[in-house]
Amino acid sequence: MSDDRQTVFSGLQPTGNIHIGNYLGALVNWVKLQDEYDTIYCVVDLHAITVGYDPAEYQKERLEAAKMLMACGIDPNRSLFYFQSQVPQHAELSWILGTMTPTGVLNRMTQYKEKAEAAGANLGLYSYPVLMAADILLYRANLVPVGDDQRQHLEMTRDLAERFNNRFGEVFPIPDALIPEKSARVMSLADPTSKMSKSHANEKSRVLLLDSPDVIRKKIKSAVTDSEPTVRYDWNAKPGISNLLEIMSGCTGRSIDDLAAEYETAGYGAFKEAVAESVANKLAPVRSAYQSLDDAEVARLMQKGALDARTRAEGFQQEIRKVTGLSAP
Ligand code: ATP
Ligand code: LTN
Repeated sequence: MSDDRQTVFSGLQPTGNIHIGNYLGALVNWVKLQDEYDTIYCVVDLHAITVGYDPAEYQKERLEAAKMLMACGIDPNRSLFYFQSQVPQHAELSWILGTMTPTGVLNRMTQYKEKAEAAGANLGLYSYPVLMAADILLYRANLVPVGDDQRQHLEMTRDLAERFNNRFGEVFPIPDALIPEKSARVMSLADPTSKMSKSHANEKSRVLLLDSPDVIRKKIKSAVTDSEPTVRYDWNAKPGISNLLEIMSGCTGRSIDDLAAEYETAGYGAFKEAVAESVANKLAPVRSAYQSLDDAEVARLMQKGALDARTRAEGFQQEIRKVTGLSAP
């Protein structure tokens, strides 16, 4: 499947609750890029076990995540799409890259610091960004569509690629992050100063891709805002309203200035109604696509994806083993 197009790689953790932040920050781009690039998308199930989980539940959640991504428009006929754990080359490259990663760099990773505080530290959580670098570099990816929160991990990936190339020769292209101009960091509806997150306990803090229009309306209506009733884009003074403007802009394609001008004096109630409607409209096709997908077919497609990905990864693995002195004797 390798050809002269540039390669795109990205991953999503199968931790349930895929939300409008994941969608606008990353998945919309994943889908678009399929038209022009050699696209590889991965449900990163090894990454997600760095926090506690139940194996039987997890088996279901992984399939659910794959199904949601297909409903969003990831097309296994156009993208290589599979579960990370089914392609062991990710883990081997992660080990090799780990030997070149200064612990000082890992100590500075903000996601690690946050998650270690919340879930307890472990070695997997600590080396999480090294496995992410391996995911990307394994396929010589050029472009990585992600939300703003992954900026630091991408910088580390670029540094590791350079470090590897300096030591072993020009093996890896230096990958670029593709971060959308707007909605790259959708904030929590319950606390607009922190990122909308899958794992937050408050379910009202996020809109899920399968939420009904009614649930969407309720969640947006209860979104935390402020007491000055003007709709204006100002992250310092009005983070809640600015977040809703970003979400609406992401869902409608209209500019934030345009929306702020239209709703400036409409009142928060009417503005929130309009935001909710734009979100419900944007997600309607995802909901209906999801309903028409069959679990057994999704599982079959993921098996096939893993086979194809393994074939491709094996070729790259041989090259990496060769330059690092690890080929078969
Ligand atoms: P958690 O929310 O529990 O921290 P996560 O959603 O960040 O997990 P992933 O599911 O792997 O973890 O993220 C998938 C993609 O969604 C990534 O590219 C990430 O940058 C993006 N993303 C996650 N949260 C947001 C957000 N609030 N706004 C924009 N993009 C986001
Ligand atoms: N760390 C990412 C998920 C992820 C990823 C990747 C993204 C794992 N491997 C490779 C892009 C490329 C996250 O937490 N959102």
